[in-house]
Amino acid sequence: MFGTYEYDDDGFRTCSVTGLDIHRSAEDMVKLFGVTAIVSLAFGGIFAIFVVLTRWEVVGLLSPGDFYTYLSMHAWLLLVFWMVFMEIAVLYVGGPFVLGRKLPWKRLSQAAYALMAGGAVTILTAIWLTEQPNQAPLLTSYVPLPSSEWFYLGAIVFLLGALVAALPFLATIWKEKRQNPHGTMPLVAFGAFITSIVAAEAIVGGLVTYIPTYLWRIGVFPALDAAWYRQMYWIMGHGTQQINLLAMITIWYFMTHVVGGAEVASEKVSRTAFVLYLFFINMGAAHHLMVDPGLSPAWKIWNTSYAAYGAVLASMIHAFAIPAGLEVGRRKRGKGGGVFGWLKTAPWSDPGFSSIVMSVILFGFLGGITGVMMGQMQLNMTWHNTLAVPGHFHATVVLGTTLAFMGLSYYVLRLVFGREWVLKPLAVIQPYLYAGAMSITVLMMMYIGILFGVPRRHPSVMDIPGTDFSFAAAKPLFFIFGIAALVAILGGALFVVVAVGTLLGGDKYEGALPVERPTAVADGGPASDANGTSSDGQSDGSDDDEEGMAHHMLSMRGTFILALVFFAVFVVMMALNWFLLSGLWKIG
Ligand code: HEM
Ligand SMILES: [Cu+2]
Repeated sequence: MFGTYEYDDDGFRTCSVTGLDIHRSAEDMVKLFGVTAIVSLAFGGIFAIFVVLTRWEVVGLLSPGDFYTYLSMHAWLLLVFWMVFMEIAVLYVGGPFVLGRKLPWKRLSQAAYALMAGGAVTILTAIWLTEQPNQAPLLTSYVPLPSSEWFYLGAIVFLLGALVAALPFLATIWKEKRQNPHGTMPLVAFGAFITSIVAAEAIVGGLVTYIPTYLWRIGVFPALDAAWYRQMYWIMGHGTQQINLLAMITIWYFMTHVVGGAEVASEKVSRTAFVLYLFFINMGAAHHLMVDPGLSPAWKIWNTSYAAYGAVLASMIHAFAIPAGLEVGRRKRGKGGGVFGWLKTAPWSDPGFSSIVMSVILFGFLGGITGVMMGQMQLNMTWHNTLAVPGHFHATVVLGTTLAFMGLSYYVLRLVFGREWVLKPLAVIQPYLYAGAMSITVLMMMYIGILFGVPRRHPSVMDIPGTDFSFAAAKPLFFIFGIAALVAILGGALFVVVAVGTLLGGDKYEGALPVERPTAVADGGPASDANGTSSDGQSDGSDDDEEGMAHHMLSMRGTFILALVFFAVFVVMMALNWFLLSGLWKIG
């Protein structure tokens, strides 16, 4: 499908850029899942236009009835189909590609794809045709709100499909381990493996939620406990966000290495961080139940303000390890120069690189910090159910995951489909346009939510019907929000245009190295990179182990400064939010 590469008799080929041995079976499925993901992104983006133009009161596009239908389509197309189809592709890259193996059970993988696609179409059709007494499900389909029975059925089929799609990946890991019991798995494969475990947990949670809900909807069960539903639902609802997070981080490691020349600063530390996720991340799900009456404050605070920090720690370790790996790797190649030379000389005009770096930074500053804050029970009271909540999660799933997936996709187009990007100048600016406009959008959503208390999921934007409440004071911010959001959608559309254009009309990719590697110095690498700023003098290419700890630390000094900036912002944001909370009620 759309590919330009040829395979040897065993179905393998060697990638000229990454050096990976790639088998056709895995490559075919990566293409299929990847293209489906991009189609979902395109449609989800179209629905974003309607959602934005309704929330922007100047336009007020949709009626309340339609708003929820469009918002549900937006949510399922993007947060579920764009993400999950891409994640299966990421598993097949992280497993068979990285380990140089065939994809076992290709037929099963195809069947899984059919289940997922069938489930997706069923879900979208059910949402689109929603009629009273059914309601558009939004992302959460909380009972006792009834949605079409086809919606729940579609969700079950989709989840089953995703579970089955992970099996060939797990079989790859199993075979690798059988053949190579004492070898260590490459970090990217290890990350993909942890991702798959978290995914399996989330999917099983989803089935435990949706099967009884379906039975309730068709009348087998007279009622479902709403509190039970919420707790069960969020095993999947939160769990899938952890899949997004883990897949994103795995891509960070993969792409900074392939495009930026990064190395893993410490394998042990990075692996430990992945394992921390495995133990602690699911407890974070409790942050969705922060105002639920049936649960004790002790339970909520234990889960969200203690246990969840085990996972926050893991994220911070990765957020340090990625730039550190980039810094160490680039300095070794003579791309250092002062404190930030390794950043200045980085390939910023390569959309595969720029989207990944912005994903790291924006996920951390905008998504991560706000997530920790709103996950605290006290601060949650100022965020809960306001527009600030979608502000936060667009910072994670859009600025973080979506940008990372876009970055990976640019290289899937080159290295898997074998095609050079069309409209290159547009491809170069696309990540900046998308990330820049989306950053403004999420900041506006957060301000509007926290400072004015404007609710989320509400088509009537300036008031709360039935009360005297007016949100008119938020109008100027809504104006900035509306413009920025439309520009962001344009940025997303550019990505789709470049991707589809490349698939249909891109030239054969000739495989120039995006960054010169020690093993590949002989054949030159791109000339523009080779005479960047001067070396900082520590880069003789020798092994770090002999150079001692102090040297190693020195080679990460730029990252260390960046980390200090991050912590400073963290502290200021925390203090600010507590200050705002203290202003809510005047005591005494
Ligand atoms: C330029 C891109 C995008 C813009 C401008 C945008 C804008 C919005 C807006 C304004 C809302 C409505 C908030 C409300 O009324 O409560 C929303 C909801 C949502 N968006 Fe996006 N969005 C974009 C991309 C994405 C992406 C890429 C994802 C997922 C990866 C996503 C996932 C969601 C979800 C899950 C909801 C909430 C649905 C619910 O409340 O059940 N969005 N978006
Ligand atoms: Cu969550």
